[in-house]
Amino acid sequence: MNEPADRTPATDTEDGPRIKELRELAIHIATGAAEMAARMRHEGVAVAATKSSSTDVVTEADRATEQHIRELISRARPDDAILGEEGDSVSGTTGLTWVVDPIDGTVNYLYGIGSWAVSVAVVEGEPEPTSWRTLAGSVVAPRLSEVYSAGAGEGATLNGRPLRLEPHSGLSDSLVATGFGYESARRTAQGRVVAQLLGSVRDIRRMGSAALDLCAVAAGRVDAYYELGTKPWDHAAGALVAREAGAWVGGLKDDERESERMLVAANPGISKQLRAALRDAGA
Ligand code: LIP
Repeated sequence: MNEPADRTPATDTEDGPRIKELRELAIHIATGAAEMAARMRHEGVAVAATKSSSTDVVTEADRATEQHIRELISRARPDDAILGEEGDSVSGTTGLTWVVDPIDGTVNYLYGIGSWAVSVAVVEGEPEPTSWRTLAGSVVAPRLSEVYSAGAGEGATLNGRPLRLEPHSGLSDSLVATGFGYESARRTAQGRVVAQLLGSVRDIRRMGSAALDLCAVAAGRVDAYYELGTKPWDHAAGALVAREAGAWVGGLKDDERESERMLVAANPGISKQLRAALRDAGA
């Protein structure tokens, strides 16, 4: 099974403590931010603006929660860089970048659907998914009472319980999650791909948050997830959780890293079959 390059070898002695510390900080920050976003949802949700299309909304809570996350990061690690969905990038001097999505699944948040999460990851190198090394990450879904986390070479957990994928090999009995973009032309194209794929899998799930879809792969709740058009902050933490649970994570080709072009996370037993089916479907 050939993995794209990010699958870091087991942590060597001096990397381990650093990764553990960063993982604990990611969990702490994501948990605090999730409580804040849940409280704000309870008090009522307000759309602040729209972004790439009229359906791509940002709420007051997205902005306030990201501001809170940035303050926590700057206090704990003032020299690190920050890449967040809702604010300007902050440069740093340590070579580490925190990649932040304050509310992944904003439309679910808006509609009062519980599948939304705060996603916080820290990466090393260029803050670009096709070249960065993800060191640690956490995805916290307060309405689901779920705290996912992972450290490079340290494994993945859900509420402290280790996650490890069971073997699975048949695409035809695989449950596959996917997502659709905010632009109608893109959704139409994604609709054609999923229509063709449907006959080759058990069923499709559209849960509305890339971060939680990736964690669902890690937890074995779906056998795979794929999506075209996800942003770095949508998948930074969830991809590490899936990878550390034993999933294959990357693009459509064997040696391709996950990117906006395509993100695939799958049980290793079906990753080749799924990517071939996606290519046949014109993905
Ligand atoms: C969402 C992603 C989801 C995708 C949505 C949206 P957001 O991110 O998590 O996978 O299908 O279109 O991009 O906008 O809620 O942070």
